[in-house]
Amino acid sequence: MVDQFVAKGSDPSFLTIEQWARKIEEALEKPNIVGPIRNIRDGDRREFDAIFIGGGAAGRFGSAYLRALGGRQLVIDRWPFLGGSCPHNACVPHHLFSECAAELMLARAFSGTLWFPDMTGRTTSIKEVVDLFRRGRTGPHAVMNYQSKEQLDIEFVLNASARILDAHTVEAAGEVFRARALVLALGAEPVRLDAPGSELDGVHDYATLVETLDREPGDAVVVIGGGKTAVEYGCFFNATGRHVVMLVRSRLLDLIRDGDTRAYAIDRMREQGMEIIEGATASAIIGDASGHVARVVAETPAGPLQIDADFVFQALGERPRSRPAVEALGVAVDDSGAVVVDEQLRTSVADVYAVGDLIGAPMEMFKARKSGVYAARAIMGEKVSYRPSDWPDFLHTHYEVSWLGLGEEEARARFLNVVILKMPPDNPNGLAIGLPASDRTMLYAMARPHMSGFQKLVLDGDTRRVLGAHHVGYGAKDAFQYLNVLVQRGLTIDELGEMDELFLNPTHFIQLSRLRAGHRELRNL
Ligand code: FAD
Ligand code: COM
Repeated sequence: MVDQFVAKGSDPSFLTIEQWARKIEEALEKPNIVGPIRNIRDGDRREFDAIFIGGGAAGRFGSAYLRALGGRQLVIDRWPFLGGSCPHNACVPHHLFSECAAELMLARAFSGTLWFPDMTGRTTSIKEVVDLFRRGRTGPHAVMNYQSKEQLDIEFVLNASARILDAHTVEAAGEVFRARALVLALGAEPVRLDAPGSELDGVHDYATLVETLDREPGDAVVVIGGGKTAVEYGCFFNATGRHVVMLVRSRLLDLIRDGDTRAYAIDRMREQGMEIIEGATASAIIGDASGHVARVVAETPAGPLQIDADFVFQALGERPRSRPAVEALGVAVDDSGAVVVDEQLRTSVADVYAVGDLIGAPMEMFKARKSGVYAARAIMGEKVSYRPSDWPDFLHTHYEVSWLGLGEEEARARFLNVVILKMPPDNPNGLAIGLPASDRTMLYAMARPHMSGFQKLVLDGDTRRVLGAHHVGYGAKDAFQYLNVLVQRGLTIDELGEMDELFLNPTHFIQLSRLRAGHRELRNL
C-alpha cells in the first residue's frame, strides 16, 4: 500500500485528491487559463480501441470497463472532471435538496415541540443550500479524477471540447486522435420552455439553478412540469417555506405505477401546502421593469390564469445532445432526438456507438453506466445484448418513493387473482395509524401517524409470485434494487416470508409475507 503510494507520488503527473480539487476549482473558474488536462500514455504505441466522447457516467464506466478488459481507450470531456452531469448539476444536488426537504418537513411537523425550533412563518434560504452544494461538489469531482487516473488507468483529455471529424477521428485541444470505434456519450440538456419570457431573470432549470443563482428567491414560486425533477425541486422549495404552484401539463407523477402510492405521495405534497394544477400549460412569463420574473400566464382547465411569481423553475424533461453527432456523422435519431442504437449499442454509422442519456429514456444512472459497459464489451468483441427493461425506480417528494414491477391496477388488468398486502391496512374508521413505523419515520408514527409512510406488495394469488412492490418512506431504495432481481427471478410470498428481517426495517414486506404465507388460498392483508 505504502509502496504503491510512493510510486504514484514520484510520478510527475500524480495529483492527490486535494490537489485535484484545487485544479478543478481553478479550471471551472478560469477554463482557458488552466487549459486542457491531459492524461495520455504517449509512449504506448497501441491504437485506441475506442474514444468515448463525453466523460459522464456512461463514458467513464465504459472507459473503465474497456480498460479492465485489456483494451485502450481515451475519454474526452469539456468539463475539467470525469463523472459528468450527475455530480455537477443533477443527481447529487437533487439528493441534497431532497434531504433538505425531508429534514424541513420534519422540522415543520414538530415545530416548537421536543427539541425543534419554532418554524412558524419561517422561510429558510434556498441560496445557502445551493452555495453549499457549489462549494462541496468539487470533492466528489476530485475523487472521480483520482480514481479514474490512479486506480482505473483511464486515459483522458479534460477541459477540452471534442470535435468529431469522422467515424474514427476526433479533434480535441489541438490534437487529432484516431480509434477503431467512437462511443458517443454526450448526455442530454434541459428542454427550455418555448414561450415568451423564458429567458427572464429568475427563471431557472436544474442546471442554471446551481450555476447562476445569485439572489435569494422570493416567496412565490411557480414550477412548470410534473415529473421527477419538477416534483423533487418543487418539494424542496415548498419545504423552505415558499408558496409553490405546480403547473402540470397532464397528470402529476404519472410515472408512479400504483394508484394508492401515487395518491399517498400527492396528498402529502398538498398537505404541505403545495398547489397543483393539472392540465395546465404555461404560455408566457411576464417580467417587471427590471427584467425580473413577475408573473406566469397559464392556460388551465378552469380558464386562463395569471400567477404571481418571483421565481420560476422549469422542468420539462431533457433532450439528448445529439446534434453534433448528426451534423458530423449523420447518425440516425428518433423524434425525441435520441440516437438510435441496436442491442449492441451500435448506431446507424459503422464503428460508432452511443450510450447514456444520448440514446433516450430511461435517462437514469443505471442505464448510463450499464450502456457504457455494454458498448465497451461489444467493442472488445463480446456478443452483448442490452435493452433496459423491468428496472426498479424511485423519486423524491418530501419522502423517498420507490417502486418495482406492476401497480395494483395494472396487475388486476392482467391477473385474475391479485392479492394485496399493505401497511397501513385499509381503515374504515378513518383513525390514523402509526404504521408503518421505521427508520426516519418513528416521530411521525408516534405523533403524526398519517405521515409515517405507505407500503404495498402486489401478489399473484395463483402462482404466489410477487408482481410489484411500492413504498413511500425513507431508506427503502437500496432494498428495491436488490429485491427487483429476485422478483424478476420469480420471488414468491413464501420465499419472502422465509427471509430474515432487520427489524424495524424500512420495508415491512418480509414480516407481512410471513403473516400470510401459511394460507393455501392467499388473502389480502
Ligand atoms: P452526462 O453525465 O450528462 O455526460 C455527458 C458529458 O458529455 C458531460 O460531462 C459533458 O460535459 C460532455 N460533453 C458534451 N458535449 C461534449 C463535447 N463536445 N466535447 C466533450 N465533452 C462533451 N439518475 C439517477 O439514476 N438518479 C438520480 O437521482 C438522478 N437525478 C437526476 C436529477 C436531475 C435534476 C437530472 C436532470 C437527472 C438526474 N438523473 C438521475 C439522471 C442522470 O443524471 C443521467 O441519467 C446521467 O447523468 C447521464 O449520464 P451520461 O453519461 O449519459 O450523460
Ligand atoms: C457518479 C458519477 S456521481 S460516475 O457515474 O461515477 O461517473
